[in-house]
Formats: sequence, structure tokens, C-alpha cells
Amino acid sequence: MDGKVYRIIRHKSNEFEVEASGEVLSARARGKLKREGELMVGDFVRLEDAGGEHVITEVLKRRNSLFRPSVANVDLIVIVVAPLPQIDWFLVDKLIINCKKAGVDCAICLNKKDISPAEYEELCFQYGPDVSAIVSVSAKNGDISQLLSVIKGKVVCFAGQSAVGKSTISNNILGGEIREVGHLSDKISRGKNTTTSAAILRSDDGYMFIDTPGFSMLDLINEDAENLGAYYEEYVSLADGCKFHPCTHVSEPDCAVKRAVSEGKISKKRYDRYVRIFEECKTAFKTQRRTR
Ligand SMILES: Nc1nc2c(ncn2[C@@H]2O[C@H](COP(=O)(O)OP(=O)(O)OP(=O)(O)O)[C@@H](O)[C@H]2O)c(=O)[nH]1
Ligand SMILES: [Mg+2]
Ligand SMILES: [Zn+2]
Repeated sequence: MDGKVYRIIRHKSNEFEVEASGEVLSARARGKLKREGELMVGDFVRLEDAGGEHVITEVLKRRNSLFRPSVANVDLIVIVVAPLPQIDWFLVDKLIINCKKAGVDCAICLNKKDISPAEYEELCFQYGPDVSAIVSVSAKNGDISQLLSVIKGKVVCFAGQSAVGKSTISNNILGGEIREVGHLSDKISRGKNTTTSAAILRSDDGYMFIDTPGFSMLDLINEDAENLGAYYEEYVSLADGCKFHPCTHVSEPDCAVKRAVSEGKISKKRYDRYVRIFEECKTAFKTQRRTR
């Protein structure tokens, strides 16, 4: 295989599809690379020939990686939300925190604006200072131009709840019905997890992106509550005005973040969730220490 570098474009258990300059091969992982999480979609790998089978023997150092969705070496995570299913704001907060920890840029895409564009302004108020772009589209109507201008020239990963329309957006970019699209469960207005594994896709006009399975639960693993504010851009820029340094912006008096919240300059809803996530991290941290 001449040391050629391939990229993992999709996988199911120990079956990987890898690609280099348009050539697509199937391969299996060797030894400890077989373990869950050792190889991710987006990884660059080297192969060996073993009795007619391609075997992945080496994974190159990652530029970045995320646990959920499980992807590596991306330029931008686009968090997709929609008026239906209703936005899970905690999930958006936690996804942003994870992107910041991983050092990956993130943007937010409100899909299904044909149903209601109302959440767009709220998303801008809550997340404007914190993410690199916020766009609104209707994949169903083929109206995705705002999104295209944000993802052009980048390796992008779509992430978010089931049924927000990640695969419909993917089909729009690809220009065909390539990804399976699901529907909302009527009773609970929740998605049905139609997409079951991540895949790197490429359109004829050069867009490169990853469609991933939806999810609704995200725990912040090993996150130190005291450091949480560092992942909120708008809090970082206010922190100089707090009386205490460092300030967690929760129980300290004379806190510039709390002041900005009470003056309506930054979102109270987002701040209230920050306090809840802060408490969650604290509890998780204590439990970990106890069980160690
Ligand atoms: N009204 C409207 N419906 C849309 C739009 N985009 C997608 N949908 C519908 O939303 C449902 C779910 O779409 P999918 O593309 O399967 O959603 P997904 O995010 O890929 O879901 P998972 O693969 O389960 O994570 C389908 O019924 C789509 O037709 C849109 O812009 N407007
Ligand atoms: Mg899907
Ligand atoms: Zn403060």
C-alpha cells in the first residue's frame, strides 16, 4: 500500500470504508485499533495488505476529535436545530462546550424555517457572541444558501437531535436522495434515529461534510465546574468586571455576568441553564472522586 494515507469515511463495527484520491476500499482494523473509539470517521490511516484483505495498521495524529458525534479532523461543527422537534437548549449548550474543549469551531443552523422562523432571533440573542455563525434554512424547500456560504471549503460535521433534518440538508447539498430521511413520531414529536452511522459525503461541486446519527443525551465528562465559564465567550469578556478573580458567576457577589443578566444585556435563559450545568458538573465531579 506504499504508506499511502487513507481517510475513514464510514464504518460499522469492524468494517471500515476508507478513501484516498477517489479510490474507496473496505478495510478492517488490527489489534488494539479494533477497540471501540480507537478509530473514528475522519481519521487518516495507513493500511497493509494481509492475504488479500486491507488492514488498518496505523492512525495518524488527530487535529481534533469529538466523542459525540464521534468524528475526527473536522473544521466546523454545524449544530442543526429546528422548531420541530423543539429545541433542546441544554443539548445545544453542551455541544458548544464540547466543541470549545476540542478546539473545533461551531455554528448553528436553524432548519425548517418554513414551519416557523421565530427561534432565529432567540438563537442569535443567546448564542450570537459564542459561535462563528447562525443561519436559517429550509432544506425541504431547497433553501440552504445561507448554510452553503458558511460551510464552503471546509470539512463540516452536522450534529444534533434526531429529525431536525441533518440528512435532508445532506441530500440538498448532494443534489439527490442519497441519505435516508426519517419522520417525526406523532405521539411525542421526537425523531426516530433514522441515520445510524456517521459518513463523510462529498458533493460534485466540492462540499465535504459528515452526516451523523441524532442524539438527545450528552453528559459533560470530567468537566470541572469552576472552569465552565471559560467556555462561554460572553462571560469571558465580562469577567474583568467581576469583583472576584476567578469568578464562577454563580454565588459570588458583585459579579459582572449576573449584572449583565439582570440588565437584560445577555440571555437569562442561557444563564439559568449555565447554573444548572455548573451544578451538574459539580455533582459529577464529586461522584467521580468518591468512586475513584
Ligand atoms: N417542514 C420541513 N420539514 C423538514 C425540513 N427538513 C427536513 N424535514 C423533515 O424532517 C424529518 C426528519 O428529517 P431527517 O433529515 O431524517 O432528520 P435527521 O436529522 O437526519 O434525523 P436522524 O437521522 O434521525 O438523526 C423528515 O420528515 C423531513 O422531511 C424542512 O426544511 N422543513
Ligand atoms: Mg439522518
Ligand atoms: Zn462573575
